Amino acid sequence: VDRSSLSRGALIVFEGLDRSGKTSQSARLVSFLKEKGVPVEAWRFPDRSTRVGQMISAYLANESQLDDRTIHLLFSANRWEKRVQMESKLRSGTSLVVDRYSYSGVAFSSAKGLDIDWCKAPEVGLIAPDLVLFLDVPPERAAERGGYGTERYEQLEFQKKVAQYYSMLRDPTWEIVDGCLTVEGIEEKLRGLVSECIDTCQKGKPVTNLWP
Ligand code: FDM
Repeated sequence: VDRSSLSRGALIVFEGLDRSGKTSQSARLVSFLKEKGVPVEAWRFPDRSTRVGQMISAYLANESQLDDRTIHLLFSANRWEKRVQMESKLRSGTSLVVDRYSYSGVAFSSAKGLDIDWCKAPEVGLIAPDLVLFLDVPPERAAERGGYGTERYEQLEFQKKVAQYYSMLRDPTWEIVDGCLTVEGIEEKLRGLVSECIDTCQKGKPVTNLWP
């Protein structure tokens, strides 16, 4: 019996607009799982620690200008440079909770006017998430929450467009969670969804690639 395929970790992705609560909910989820003894790591994209990530970070801070397609491909490259490590973590039984992934990549770039299929193409072959937790908050509500920062994209009109593209990307791996519930209410729902997903992966659900 090939034990390795029997106990793989789950790839769990958080998506949603800026200020939808992804970062705090993913942190709460990871500490909950760790307390339960589940092997898990918190990841995020963009991963600003790599050289590609530093180029992305400078772009987001408006410290550098890049052509729309160029920055799109850098975001994608930033996921590709982590793919091997991602797969080995999953296969060794570690679950990954990832703050943003390919859906952010496609939604944000298409919201600028790039063709959606063109945007999806470089993501083909990355690992498909087992579960996408979409924290659903209307753009107007998100904008009211403590205000946006000064990074590129943190503007209401742009976020409205991103929301439209996100809705075109929904697939059966997505769970839409009402991001306007209380922090504890959201947390409770997420815990249930995630426990079920981790179980299915442990039982040998195969690792697949984008797009499903
Ligand atoms: N973003 C994020 C993209 O435009 N493409 C991507 O592939 C990813 C992962 O970068 F505005 C955007 C979304 C957001 C910005 O994200 C930085 P964080 O979560 O605020 O670091």
